Amino acid sequence: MTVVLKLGGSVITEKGEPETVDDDALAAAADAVAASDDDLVVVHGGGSFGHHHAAQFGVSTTDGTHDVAGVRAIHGAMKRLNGAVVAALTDRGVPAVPVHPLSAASRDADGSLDLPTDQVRTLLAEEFVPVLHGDLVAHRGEGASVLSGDELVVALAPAVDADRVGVCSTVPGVLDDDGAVVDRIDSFGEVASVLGGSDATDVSGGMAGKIRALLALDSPASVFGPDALDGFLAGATPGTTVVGEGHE
Ligand code: IP8
Repeated sequence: MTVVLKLGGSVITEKGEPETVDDDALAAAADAVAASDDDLVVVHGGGSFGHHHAAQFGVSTTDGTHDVAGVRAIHGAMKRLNGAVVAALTDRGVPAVPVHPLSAASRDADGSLDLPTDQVRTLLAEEFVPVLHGDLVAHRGEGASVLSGDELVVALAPAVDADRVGVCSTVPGVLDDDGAVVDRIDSFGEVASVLGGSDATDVSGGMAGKIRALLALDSPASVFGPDALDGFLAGATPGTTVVGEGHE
């Protein structure tokens, strides 16, 4: 079974404190990953590493920068967080290998992403666990813009022929107006009113951006909270299941 798992940046970092890992949360997530028998590709978001610097330099997935200091600050912060994630996994015997998207990916002027994935497929086939992260990406006409972990999930899942996709967020799923978890989402229109906008320090579009991205997937995706990570990796479908158009 091949699984693409995204660990939200807000899950593994203290989102209000610049460049601060939430050690307990990262340890719990790494324990869950270490207990899995699946072929895993791990993607993590930016949390207080990427988003803090991206907001400072005015960079989002659509608005880039030519400021090389900004590029180095944002990418450098994401590499530090990636190092912490890889170290936590390594400590638990997971054969984790860092993969930095800025070194390989690019965006066209229309925003479309070109993400080479042969290296990820080969790492998986060789029984490594590739660990990618939200990053910056070279963006024609914009300099460098943010590449969100959700975009990586959407690009990677078909490339590795994922059987399951999981997005571990700080909330237990998409919540309706009464605070209850929505079981299943088939189209953005169904949930647009409850998703609202993104939060101020999330330059990738928050939950709304996440759901839009997951609806584009061929395979169903689960959005769930940290408490459900063990269950998801054991085969359950906790939280909200996002099923793109054309799927039952
Ligand atoms: O947290 C964003 O990744 P995300 C990465 O998955 C940066 O949206 C550089 C802000």
